[in-house]
Amino acid sequence: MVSFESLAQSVIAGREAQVKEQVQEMINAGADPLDVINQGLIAGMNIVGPRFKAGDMFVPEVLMSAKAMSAGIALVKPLMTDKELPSMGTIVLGTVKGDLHDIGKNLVGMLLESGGFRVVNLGIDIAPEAFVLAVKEYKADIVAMSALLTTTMLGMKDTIELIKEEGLNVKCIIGGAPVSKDYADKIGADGFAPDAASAVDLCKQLLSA
Ligand code: B1M
Repeated sequence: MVSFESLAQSVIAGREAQVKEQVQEMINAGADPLDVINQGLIAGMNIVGPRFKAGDMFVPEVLMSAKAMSAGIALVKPLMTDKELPSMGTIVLGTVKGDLHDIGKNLVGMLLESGGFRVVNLGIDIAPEAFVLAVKEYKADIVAMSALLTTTMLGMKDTIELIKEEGLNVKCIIGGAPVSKDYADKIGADGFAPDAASAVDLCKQLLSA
């Protein structure tokens, strides 16, 4: 059987077809689906995140790795019950109202998933009311908002205000090019992450606190 180390390397290299082949081979050989995920697929992405943060890998490469990992997970997921699927917590993710940028947000989503979180990606142009509905429906632990325009950043403040008004017990984090730690503090967010890998660290930190 192909080794977990070799599967992790295929994820790092973003070789989707090879990842699928290797995962299928492991399934056929009777490997535990959870080991395939944790020791192969996620182990690979755990190398990608820090490399990206350090500037040793770039956005297109990270996207290829994340896509390869997701293709592998899609093969093993049907073999597992919901209880077996690892989850560090549920995160509702979206780009705020009026904003159509989603490349960075999707990257954040992929790294969060590979970090073991269940991610509900609402998409773009998400109104505060839609975030609130999703928090209730999915019993989210964290709301993660992205904005790329100075004009739409205000949507983050509106969303946090509505969440507080509704009395929801959920952490709110923000990110995106025009957003800063100062802005996060100003609008009462629980955290700010400058990049996708930091968003994973931040979510882990918030949920372990
Ligand atoms: Co737009 N755009 N755009 N655009 N666009 C910017 C953002 C802009 C800086 C370009 C410029 O003028 N130099 C500018 C914003 C200026 C401002 O407000 N400060 C701008 C503008 C003005 C506009 C339009 C208004 C243009 C027009 O129509 N006149 C328009 C607005 C549409 C709208 O949203 N309503 C518009 C449209 C578009 C396209 C549709 C053409 C396209 C988006 C396609 C898509 O996303 N599917 C687009 C693009 C591609 C860009 C640039 C070129 C690239 C953005 C990107 O994807 N970067 C951008 C200029 C630039 O940044 N160089 C620009 C790569 C991505 C990986 O980085 O999204 O920053 P980023 O994500 C990072 C971090 O920010 C962080 O993690 C990621 C990396 O690890 N991060 C988070 C992001 N979200 C996070 C959430 C977190 C944590 C971290 O926690 C929740």
